[in-house]
Amino acid sequence: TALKAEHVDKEDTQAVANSVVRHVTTTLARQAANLDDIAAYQATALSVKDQLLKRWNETTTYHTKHAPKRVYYFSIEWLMGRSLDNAVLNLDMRNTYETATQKLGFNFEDLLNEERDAALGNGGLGRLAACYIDSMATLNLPGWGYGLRYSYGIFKQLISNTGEQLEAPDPWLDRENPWEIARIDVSYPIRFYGRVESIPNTSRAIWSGGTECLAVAYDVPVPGFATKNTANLRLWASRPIQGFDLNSFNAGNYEASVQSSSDAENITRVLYPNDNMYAGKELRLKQQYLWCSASLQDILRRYQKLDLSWEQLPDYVVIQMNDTHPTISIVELMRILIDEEEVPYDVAWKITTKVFAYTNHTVLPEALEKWPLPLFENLLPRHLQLIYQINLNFLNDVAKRFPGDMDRIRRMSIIEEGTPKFVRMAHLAIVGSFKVNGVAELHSQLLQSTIFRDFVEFKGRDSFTNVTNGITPRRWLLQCNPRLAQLITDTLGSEHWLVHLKQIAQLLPMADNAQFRAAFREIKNENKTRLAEVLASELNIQVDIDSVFTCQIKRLHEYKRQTLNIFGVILRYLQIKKATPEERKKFVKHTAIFAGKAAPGYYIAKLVIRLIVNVSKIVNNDPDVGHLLRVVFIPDYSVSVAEVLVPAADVSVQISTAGTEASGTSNMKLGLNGALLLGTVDGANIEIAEDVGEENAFLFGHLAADVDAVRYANSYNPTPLAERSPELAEVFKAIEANTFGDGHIYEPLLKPIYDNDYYLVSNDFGSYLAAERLVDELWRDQEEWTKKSIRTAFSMGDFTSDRSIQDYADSIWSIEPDPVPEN
Ligand code: 26W
Repeated sequence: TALKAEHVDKEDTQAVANSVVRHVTTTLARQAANLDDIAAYQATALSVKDQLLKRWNETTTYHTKHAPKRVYYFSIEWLMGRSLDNAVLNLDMRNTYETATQKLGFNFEDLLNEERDAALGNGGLGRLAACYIDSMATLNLPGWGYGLRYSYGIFKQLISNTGEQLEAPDPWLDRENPWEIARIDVSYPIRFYGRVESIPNTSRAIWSGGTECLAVAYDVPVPGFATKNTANLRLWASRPIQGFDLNSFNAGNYEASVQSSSDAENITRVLYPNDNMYAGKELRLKQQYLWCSASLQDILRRYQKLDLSWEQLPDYVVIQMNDTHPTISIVELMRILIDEEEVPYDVAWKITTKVFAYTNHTVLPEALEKWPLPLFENLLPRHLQLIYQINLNFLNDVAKRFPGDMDRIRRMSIIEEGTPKFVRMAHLAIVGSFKVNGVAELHSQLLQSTIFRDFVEFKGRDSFTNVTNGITPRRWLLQCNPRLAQLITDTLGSEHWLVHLKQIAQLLPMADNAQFRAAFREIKNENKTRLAEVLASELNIQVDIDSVFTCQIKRLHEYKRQTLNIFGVILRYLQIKKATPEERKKFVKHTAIFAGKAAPGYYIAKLVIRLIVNVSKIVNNDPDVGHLLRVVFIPDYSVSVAEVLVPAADVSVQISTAGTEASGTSNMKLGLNGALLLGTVDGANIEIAEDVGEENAFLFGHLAADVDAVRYANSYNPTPLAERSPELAEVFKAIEANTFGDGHIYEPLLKPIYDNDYYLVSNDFGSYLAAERLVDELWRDQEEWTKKSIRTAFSMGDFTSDRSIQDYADSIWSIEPDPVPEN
């Protein structure tokens, strides 16, 4: 479809204003006069939803009739953020809505800010799913997302007076959610526990008893950009099955029956707040099974309307598993085919292994899911039987290929031996999938050479591939940085770059155009000013927009090394303190910005937050420092907070220990908005640096290939910290001397770095400081800085989620665009 700049029509504006007013008086039952911003937002959102539903219906009707092969993206997290601004932009109706709401006496920006984030995710994995469904819709690919409708999203992060993270619930549905449609008629029964009876002389079994609940569908329409196609995100909520099972009511069991109904509602009550840390909680496995079983029942019901044989299922259905969280769906499909549809075991397995593909997002051992076998067997007894059968056949095949290699069989087994035994979900995911992919080149290489090596040798290289992550340029440029988007559109003379991001490379020569540089810098400064105003009003911190804004915005984790960053800040502070007034004039002004949540049970990550906050209190109030240094920890990081930070950043801080960050995606968001990369040779940083040119980035630190040797030396042959890094030793001394409050508090954070430094903080500190010096040097030359910033932004064309999704469609899903015909 041709893109055209939105034409704001008087009649359209009136029609939109009328529809908003109609929702005020009817849906909301309020008076149009005397309306507050909340109600005005809700009415506006409902009016936009009407538009979305029209397109959603057209898409669904068309696809139902046309029956293309579809992709189903299974993700336990969907970090969608706000919808209103994104929806009106994608519908090409932003100006119309802005004008219409203005006519009704409202400021559109204020209405946008009334919306609560849909925060059904922790970090990278959940936001990736959100970017991917945006691209699936935009590319006209027939695809749906499936997930869970948690009553409580990721917790709200509060920071106490002592700098500690406190967690409060996020009751995001309290004000009603205008973006969803409850489909009370679309619901499926889900069983837990119970017993299994095998049917003699068949592979079949009857699973009965235990408890049952319902999964009820809630649909969230997701509009594509500049297309009618609208994808569907179907989220499941658990509900009790009531009124049918008279047995539970007839024995004076009233209280117990009500109790079990609240158990059912508990299943989808809350998102687990762990990121990259497996916890092994039964309720989490219940969530996974409810989601997977309901989604499969839904997909198969749709397929059965086509009246085809089960063997043809893989020609119509492909399921992409976002990490191992949905792996139980492999077994659930087997169970449904074998036990309910009476498909022979071998046929069922052939079908199943053509339907699933698996994306891995981490090599960290503590993040790999493995369920204690007794827990698993109790909750899903029939599934465990099927897993035993799958494993037996699989290990037989391995034994045939590698006769006598018992160690290999032990390593590859889906069941880990021990007391207790465990079910290894990644192994099951690989065995049940036709393709496995990592999320950046280095990560995919590491998967194949380390944790999945045996599987590459067994299944062959072709079963493994890479699809580098991407981000949607609609939300992460057009929406969050409208002035830069406008500059790009004006200079290119069209909006096509928004769906063909590669085209922004045509603007690379503008780096050498002084006038363009001035315009580009002016936009960055305006974005910095906007952030500075928020920091002043919300946190009472004054920042200097002429300082370099460094941004590290991501979950708190030892491997991400917010430590390196804050230790570097402390060293800078000590240097400023030591300097004479004359020397102080030579410092480059810095504003170090941090944001991110720590898992509630992750003690060390929380301690890092505490250190950052307490350093900020001392530094920001020290008259010796003046404007030279500010430290900011922004509480309650979210998608909508990111939309303010990303366009204002000068430096993108991406400093994970090499080999630990699978990809990273904030590196892409920040780069696309012109922040220079200060990063390790890790994840997608490598591909970004390659594309922007290493001369435009600041890379440092040990390489992935060397990390093991350094780790080994750190723990078996430790040298004193002062030898590994005299600067870091100085920083630790200052912390221990109570410079930032009681130094003892931080002992659990510092001690592991003294002792064995698993994440190489001390080993990389020196080269980190050297990279920072280069940052400072470049900052002194604003023209050169802006050149590199422009080159960075306009070299990011490959990191759009449109490219990622096209890669998936071509190399894994084998699906084609299927645009809804015009009228
Ligand atoms: C079972 C506990 C658990 C929960 C979440 C384990 C692992 C996860 C996620 C897979 C962690 C995650 O979000 N990983 C991130 O995925 C992003 C999208 O691919 C990558 O950009 C990040 O590098 C990776 O850390």
